[in-house]
Amino acid sequence: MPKECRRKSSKDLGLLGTGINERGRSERRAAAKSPPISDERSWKAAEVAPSSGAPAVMDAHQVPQVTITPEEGGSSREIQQEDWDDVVDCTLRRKLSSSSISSTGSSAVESEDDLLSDNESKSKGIVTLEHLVDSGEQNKPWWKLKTYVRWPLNATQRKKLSWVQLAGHKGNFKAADEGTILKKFSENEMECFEKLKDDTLLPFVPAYHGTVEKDGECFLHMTDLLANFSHPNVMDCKMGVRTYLEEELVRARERPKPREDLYRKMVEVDSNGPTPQEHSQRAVTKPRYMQWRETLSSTNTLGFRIEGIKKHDGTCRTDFKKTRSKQDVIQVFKDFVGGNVNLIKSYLSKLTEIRQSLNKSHFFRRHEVIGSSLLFIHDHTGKAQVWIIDFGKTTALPDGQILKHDVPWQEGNREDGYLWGLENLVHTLESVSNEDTNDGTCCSVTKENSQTTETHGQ
Ligand code: I3P
Repeated sequence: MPKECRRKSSKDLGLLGTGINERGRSERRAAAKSPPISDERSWKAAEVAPSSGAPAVMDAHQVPQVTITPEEGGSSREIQQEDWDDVVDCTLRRKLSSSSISSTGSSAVESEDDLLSDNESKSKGIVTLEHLVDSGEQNKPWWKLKTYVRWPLNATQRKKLSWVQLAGHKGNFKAADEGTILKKFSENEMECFEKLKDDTLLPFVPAYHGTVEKDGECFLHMTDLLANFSHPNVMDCKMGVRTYLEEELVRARERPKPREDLYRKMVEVDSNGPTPQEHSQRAVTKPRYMQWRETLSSTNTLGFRIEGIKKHDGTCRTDFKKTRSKQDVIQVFKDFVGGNVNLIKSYLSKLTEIRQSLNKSHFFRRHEVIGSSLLFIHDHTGKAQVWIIDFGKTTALPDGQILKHDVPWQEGNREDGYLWGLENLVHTLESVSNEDTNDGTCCSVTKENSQTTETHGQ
């Protein structure tokens, strides 16, 4: 890797001078209470969905909550001025970012509060979708689609890719040779790609071509997963029962940082979401927000959640915050494939291959996989593919430790519930497939069906 990349990455990641590096993280973890990883009881506690098809419910009652708690003596913790400065700063930056959305869709939404809430954690996958703004009754909400694009685009290509509302976080994506893209450098993600070169998961992750320095910034050079599709339909499913790292939780406890922007996002969806104290502070911590998101969606109940969908006709949806039940998810999948059960079968076969590879993967055993997504892509030709993307928050375990990925998470065991989620995802798609009719379509996607998911969406 170019020396410049390493130096810049540290700066970009906000790690310079903070002492927060991989070693620092390990120390934090060691400081956190750490029940033995992969112990026998965890195995026995595993409640992987039985082959009957009914997803088991992962025990979530032990999820540690993080709120801004009163100090001893009962009074509310006063939010330090610097914390509020952060809030204001963050809010301002976010406002600026929204106003910077241009025809290229670029924005500068960056957060520097929690550990890894920086450019490193901002490493998104090949395509991710993000809620932008609510913009009124009709055409609302509108979304930006963060995607790797082939670049530069001529007028015809632009038209062809008119659904692409480009690039998420400012400067995260850059032009690259045909069929490839550049993603803003993340040391964590780079290390994952390097390790994946020798792993059984290699066929299921974007091909990685090394680091590149462009315009004074460093990027990961990788294959554009959409390149071989014509007008693709894309769905992003975030995997696992947990979407934040244990160290984020530890840090939030040590020094809770109130986030007004997250409070506002919470209230937008559910005015009863925040506690009275959070209401009075008009802020929540990030892990608290993330936990709330997990509980509201199918992350906790199924071990995965739908983040966003872009369809070939240009429509994008990321209003799945309340898509929680298996039935809700089934409706979304039916809509995604336009009732074509053959696509569901293709996806099932890809998921089976992925599951087999995960079971053999040395990398998977040795990493806490947080915030990673499965990216479903198909087009009108019937071609369908599933990719494993987003390794910005995938973290190596200390030497000698491994994860099961299908046992309940308890703070300290670092389990992520990835395999449990995959199992439930497979069962969900099987349910769609079982509704197959003789003419090769699963129950038609009626307007009513679409509305069902909308009703359950935010
Ligand atoms: C965001 C989502 C992202 C998270 C982001 C959240 O919430 O959970 O995964 O980024 O944190 O705001 P939502 O989906 O409701 O918009 P990371 O995964 O990178 O932590 P952020 O606001 O600190 O960027």
